[in-house]
Amino acid sequence: MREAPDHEWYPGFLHAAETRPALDEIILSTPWRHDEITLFGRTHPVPRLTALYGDPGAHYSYSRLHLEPLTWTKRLAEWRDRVRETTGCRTNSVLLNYYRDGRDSNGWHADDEPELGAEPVIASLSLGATRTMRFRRRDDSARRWSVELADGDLLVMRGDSQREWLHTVAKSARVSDPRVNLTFRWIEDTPPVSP
Ligand SMILES: O=C(O)CCC(=O)C(=O)O
Ligand SMILES: [Mn+2]
Repeated sequence: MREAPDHEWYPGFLHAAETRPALDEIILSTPWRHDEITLFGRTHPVPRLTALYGDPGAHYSYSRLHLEPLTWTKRLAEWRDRVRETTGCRTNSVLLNYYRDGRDSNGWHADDEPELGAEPVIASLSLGATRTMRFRRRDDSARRWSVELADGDLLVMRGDSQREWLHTVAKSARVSDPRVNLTFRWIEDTPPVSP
């Protein structure tokens, strides 16, 4: 077994009969954000669309963006409860990432913002096109691990997975179909940051 970040893997957590109609509905009805981030003094559009849902108080900041949670939809609250029952994760928010096709991506990063706590538990549910999630150790980038995230799969990252590893979903010329990934998280109640 290759060395891997601390994780649990629930392939086919949701079945296609549920994910297919849900994917279309989520893509159409979500008020997607298309933010810009500034890295090394240059401003770029985030290479995907995002939305944050959660309990009031679950504010999330990353890459100097401050997101206020939208109110849980019926479907997202139901999936949150099923994720909680299956994995035991506590979750008060979900960040949606919409990859319109293989040109959209998510660069190398860790989910290690202070409001996620010392050892974040992140339950990542994928809908739509299969994409590869790659990990590399922070202390030795030659030590790598990857996982194919297909429609309905659930991956839970826990323990030192954010402290010791970085992860990415790279562009893929082979992918033309959309994908939505939902990362259920626990965000400590922090005061909102004024824009
Ligand atoms: O799209 C994915 O599978 C990963 C998303 C992710 O890493 C994030 O939202 O922090
Ligand atoms: Mn992440």
